[in-house]
Amino acid sequence: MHLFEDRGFVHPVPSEITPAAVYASRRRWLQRLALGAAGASLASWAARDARASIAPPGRLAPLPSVRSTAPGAVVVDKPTAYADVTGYNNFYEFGTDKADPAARAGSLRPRPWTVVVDGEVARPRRFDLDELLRLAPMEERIYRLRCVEGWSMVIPWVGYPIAELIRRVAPTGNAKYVQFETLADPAQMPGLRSRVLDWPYVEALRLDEAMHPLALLAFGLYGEVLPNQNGAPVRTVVPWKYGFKSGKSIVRIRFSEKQPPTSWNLAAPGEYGFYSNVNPEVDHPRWSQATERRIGEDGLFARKRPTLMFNGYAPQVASLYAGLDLRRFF
Ligand SMILES: Nc1nc2c(c(=O)[nH]1)N[C@H]1C(S)=C(S)[C@@H](COP(=O)(O)O)O[C@H]1N2
Ligand SMILES: [Mo]
Repeated sequence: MHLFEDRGFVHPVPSEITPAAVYASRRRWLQRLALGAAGASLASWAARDARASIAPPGRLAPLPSVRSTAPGAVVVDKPTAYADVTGYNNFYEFGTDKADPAARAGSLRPRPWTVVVDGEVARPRRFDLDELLRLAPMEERIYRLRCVEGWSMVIPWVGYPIAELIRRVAPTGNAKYVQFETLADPAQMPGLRSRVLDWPYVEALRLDEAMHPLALLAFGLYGEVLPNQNGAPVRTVVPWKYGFKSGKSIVRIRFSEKQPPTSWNLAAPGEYGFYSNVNPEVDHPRWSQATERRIGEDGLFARKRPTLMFNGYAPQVASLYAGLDLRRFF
């Protein structure tokens, strides 16, 4: 037992998993594996990808997509059960308990929805949700999500690279950063009454990070539109960073020359840096980041998994940080 591993960190108790949901998800996964193996030699890329896509659970509107072929876009890990992906969430606008978002996000109205894009861009504009949905082809991407708290999931997202949107608004030569501002409407979000964070929740990336092909603008998961608790109707997913860098329910995207403020960094600058790249060698001041618990695998005998550098996406993203001191710029 390494004292170092667990100093003071009490990991959250995962929500209950229904045996039926676990069974259904396991069956879907086995079917996918079988189809993938058989299809590899038989069908074209497109046909194989379409057939291997994750079956929708039938709870929300379907959001059709094609399996992404971008390097790193589909991890081999088994996806986390739908019940956990949608039942164990951080979305403080609906409360700080992991079960709060699923229980309380029914008050969020994801339509009509607009996203304002402004700041250092040649073509600032306001996008209606339907315009965003049509902007680029929807892809299915199966990413690891590593929360800074020490747990992780594997989630089949539906969306397209943020770069698709960025190209269309033409950032000026001054644009060095992109800030994502999320909804803060007390009428829809009971958690705003609490002062845990300064609302609205804001996050930001360097422009080159946001342009990386793995940085996703997500509209769905498990083949359907996003459940409210996962950030409907549109959120970012930046898989090599801790989960909090991916803002949910985005209403504004602002380009700037100076590094913009970000919510968790404002709340606790010594604990949450601007970069927040997943890094097993840089501990949180109050706990180790060397290992993680995969949600759904935390039975009595399940062991913690080692956390991977850049959450396993080092081959794709390490070059973004060449020459950067990752301890100083944590
Ligand atoms: N607006 C907003 N976005 C947010 C959060 C939040 O509290 N508010 N929590 C973040 C954190 S800490 C994590 S781990 C992920 C969780 O995403 P998921 O619930 O879809 O898995 O959302 C991130 N985005
Ligand atoms: Mo998180």
